[in-house]
Amino acid sequence: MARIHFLTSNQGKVREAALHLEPLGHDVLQLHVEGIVEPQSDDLEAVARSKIEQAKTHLPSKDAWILVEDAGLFVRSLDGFPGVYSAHALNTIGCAGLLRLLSHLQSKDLRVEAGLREAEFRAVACLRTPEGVLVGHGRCPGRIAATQDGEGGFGFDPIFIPRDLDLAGQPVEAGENGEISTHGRTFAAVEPATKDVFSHRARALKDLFAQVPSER
Ligand code: ITT
Repeated sequence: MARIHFLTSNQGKVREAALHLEPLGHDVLQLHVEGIVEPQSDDLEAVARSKIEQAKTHLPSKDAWILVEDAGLFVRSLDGFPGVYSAHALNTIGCAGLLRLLSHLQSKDLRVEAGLREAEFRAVACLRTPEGVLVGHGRCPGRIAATQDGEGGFGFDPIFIPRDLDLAGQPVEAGENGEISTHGRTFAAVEPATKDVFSHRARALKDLFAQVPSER
């Protein structure tokens, strides 16, 4: 259907977008542009919209489709930190540092502990076509693992366990069991196709591409 130029420095994001969009008939190519400035904002959508505006002077062709996607990990007991500062937090304290920040949150009751470690990934995907800009949102509630687990994925994947889903694909309440589950494994410990079933990125892309007129 369309060739999509994904403006990102993160190859993990490109792999996941391709896994999600190629079965829908789209080609996904990574687009590198030097000098894109990420504005200081506590709003993921504002960041994504700013990046897509900056990209418009670097289009590979005048009718190119450009995708930008901004994500963050929001930890409830840290009042949403690292949130929009996730890239900086990953590059500084990393997964180990985030686990240390939560190390005092312990309970013998697994359900209580799951609640104390609640977190969610959020993503905003923005697509610029010659007709205008479309925006999609996705979230993935879950919890921060007690220890790092798995070698796959990227970023905070080794410490994030998504909440189970019901048969309709909706997240169940924290601590509840659903029909679809990673069985307590993190995103880094499951196959990419399994992450796609749960992930904020897949959900933002689904929301976004549902708005693309089907004749395109
Ligand atoms: P671009 O802005 O160039 O696209 P980035 O890696 O900075 O790449 P984000 O700003 O969207 O991407 O992500 C903020 C941080 O959150 C970054 O450190 C990512 O590694 C991490 N992150 C985003 N999505 C993630 C995911 O699905 N799993 C694990 N970590 C993720």
